[in-house]
Amino acid sequence: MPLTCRGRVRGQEPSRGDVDDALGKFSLTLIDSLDTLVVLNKTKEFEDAVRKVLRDVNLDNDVVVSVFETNIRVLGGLLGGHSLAIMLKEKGEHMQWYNDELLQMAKQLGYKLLPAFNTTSGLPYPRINLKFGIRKPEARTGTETDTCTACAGTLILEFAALSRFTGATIFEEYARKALDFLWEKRQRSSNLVGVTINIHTGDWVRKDSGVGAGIDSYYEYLLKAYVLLGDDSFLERFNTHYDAIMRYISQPPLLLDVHIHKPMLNARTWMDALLAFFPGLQVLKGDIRPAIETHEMLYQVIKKHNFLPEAFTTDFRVHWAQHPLRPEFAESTYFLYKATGDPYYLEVGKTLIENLNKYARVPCGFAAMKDVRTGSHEDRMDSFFLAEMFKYLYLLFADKEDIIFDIEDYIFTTEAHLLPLWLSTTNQSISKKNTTSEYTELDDSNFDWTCPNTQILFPNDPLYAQSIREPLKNVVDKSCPRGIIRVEESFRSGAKPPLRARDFMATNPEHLEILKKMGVSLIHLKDGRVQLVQHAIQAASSIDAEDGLRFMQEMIELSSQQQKEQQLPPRAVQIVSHPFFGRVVLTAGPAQFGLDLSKHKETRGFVASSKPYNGCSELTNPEAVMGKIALIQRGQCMFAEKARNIQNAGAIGGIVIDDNEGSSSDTAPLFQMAGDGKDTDDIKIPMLFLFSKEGSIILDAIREYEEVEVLLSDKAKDRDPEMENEEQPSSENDSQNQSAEQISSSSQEVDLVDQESSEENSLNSHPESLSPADMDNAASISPSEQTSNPTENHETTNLNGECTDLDNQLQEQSETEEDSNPNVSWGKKVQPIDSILADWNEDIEAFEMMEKDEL
Ligand code: DMJ
Repeated sequence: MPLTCRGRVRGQEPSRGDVDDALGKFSLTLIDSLDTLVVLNKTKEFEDAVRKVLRDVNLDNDVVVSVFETNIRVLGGLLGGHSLAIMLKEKGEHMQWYNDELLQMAKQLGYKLLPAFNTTSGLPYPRINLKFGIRKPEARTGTETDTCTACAGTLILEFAALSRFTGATIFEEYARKALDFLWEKRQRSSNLVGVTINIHTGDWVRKDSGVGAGIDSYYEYLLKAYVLLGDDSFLERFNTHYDAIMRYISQPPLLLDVHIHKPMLNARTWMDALLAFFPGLQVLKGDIRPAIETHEMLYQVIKKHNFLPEAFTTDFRVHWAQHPLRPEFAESTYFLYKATGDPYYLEVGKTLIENLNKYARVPCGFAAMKDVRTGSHEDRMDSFFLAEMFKYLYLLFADKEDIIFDIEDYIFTTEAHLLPLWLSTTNQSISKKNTTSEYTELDDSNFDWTCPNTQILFPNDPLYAQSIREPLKNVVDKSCPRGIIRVEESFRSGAKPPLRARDFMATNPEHLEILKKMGVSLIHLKDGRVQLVQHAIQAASSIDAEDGLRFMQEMIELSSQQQKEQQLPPRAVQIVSHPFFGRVVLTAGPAQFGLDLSKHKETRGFVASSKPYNGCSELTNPEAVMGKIALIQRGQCMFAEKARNIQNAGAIGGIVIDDNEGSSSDTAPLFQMAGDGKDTDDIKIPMLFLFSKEGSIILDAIREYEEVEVLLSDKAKDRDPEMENEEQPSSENDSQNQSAEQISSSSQEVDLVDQESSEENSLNSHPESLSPADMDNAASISPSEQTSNPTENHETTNLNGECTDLDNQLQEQSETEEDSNPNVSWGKKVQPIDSILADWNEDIEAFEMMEKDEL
């Protein structure tokens, strides 16, 4: 937990749901990063870490964990550690005391996972209790019926390595059996697999198919199992699936999910971040061209948002805004550099590292992005960050002599753990299933570009990779060629679409025909709602495409009007004083009154607690809050009343901190502070809300550093690394002067947006002073509770229009604005507000989709 600087212990923090299934009180990060230490030539630290694991780690905890995560992170981590421990021991300098202890631990863990395979199909249960196994009452697991394909199909490398290292064949046998079953169950005409499968019947539960979440590493393990175990049947299966993927899912540069039974039908209009591993796998297969194309497309998305959002639409807009520092793109960058030797990929790696240092680095590590658009952080640094991201980025830049062993002698597991290739010839007693009879010979196209190497493929054309990338350079910008200006112009000209949004009915076949002509497609969501997406390119003519755009614009406006109250996007509180220097960014709820931070410059000032702390009466310490940002506790009176009291005392802004102890934006939905039902125009200062956990980060900082300065804004501002180097807290005098300046600068209007467009947002609103129980009710107005009549369908409307001409103009305009702060050269990049609002509109959809828990 890099913001609060402590480890995340299962049960001691509010549950995050399935994400926590990776945590088994077994020192996950320590184990997952063992072999990274050796790659980074930290042999002394590796030796210490191994001793700590052997001394402290207990695998016998009464915790229900994910079989998949425990396998790839913990079993893989122990085996990777063992592989490099014996390598070091053999070299004769380090680890001389080592006597296969990590391997013994791995074996113990392997036996703990085996009860999960006690199904007739041989597919493992998704979860197991480390102490009690499965199905016993005390195990609290074993009633599940479904698992994901990747969960059941990503075991063979670790299990086979365990068998071959120890001679206990049972592990490899179980993993092979699960893979055999999945292969049997592939959809026979498309040769694709679905996302989830019933572990008892083998029926596909989710019949959509892609290369990202839920399936990804199943394909990876088929190819790598062939590499590690030398078993042709794995290659044959991989090639059969690969042929299907390239036939149906690959639409270069995109990779789009389809239905296994109707593979010509797209299952969704967005892609998830996990598929970023696929170009790396294509390199391993030797299919370089599509790998370069998809990688370049992903890079364009990253350049737009600094990180790859968890999901993004086919027109490259944010679909799910989080980014938990996933390593897949770095992994593919490494493999593409290995294959092409093109220095372009070093530049890509440099950008990744710069962005990590600039936006994710916090005092105790690297914090995940809660939202790539605001730059706000989450108190989370998953173990794969050290296991994979560090390793791949280091390896990308490392020369052969920087690594103390030959990395080519190892294969990377999906968690980037290293397993030695010599295992292929060790303890091969497992009977191999002969699948050749089931294998349909593929035509030669499947083997185009197979086994690439820079000597054979690129000797005469060093610009080969560049020539493939070039047409994709502007793919993200080009995807939205029509600007809002054009739409507005056409509205002004009075042109109307042939079908008015208010008349549209999803059940009317004539309407559907008109939509199709306009390039608008209709996606039926499982919960009964429909989603509209326009691709101008699919329209019958350019005039139809324009009509389609007008129709979509009408839909969005209609949807906005239907929102009963104005909805605002989240805001950011950024701690800018020593030693944070802008590195900690907290997600904050907005207020429906006071200064609107999306229309005005950010407000910056030192914080001071108000007295009384609840801010419900005239402040008794006006001198302390004068010119500062007042901290007030939630509760006992209306938010607006608190705002008036601190404003009267001279505060330049206010942060309301939740009184509900332990609450956090990690686990509770953010809301906006509503007014008091009266006119709130008299409130001029900005007000933001922090849950208790985020608020306590500021309160702790005050306790430690006394002077704490924050920035209230709609999006975190770039920090200036030079200021950090000075390592000096801003002087109090500076802050006082500054505060006075801020009062005037904070009200300076940038005026980037009109009133109407600011309504296209999400979030629920809270009145104030609800009891925790009331609060829960108010916060649980989830999108799923909205009825799905044709008009409400509009809320899921997508519109191509994020990167518009207008946006560009606004961007230029805002870039000429002078930064008002004399001390810090905060980034002058101001994201056009229309684009932010369009993003938030996407967030509504994302939120709705998240209920399906698809990642
Ligand atoms: C890693 O734990 C593994 O790579 C897994 O296969 C899927 N992705 C996560 C990190 O994003």
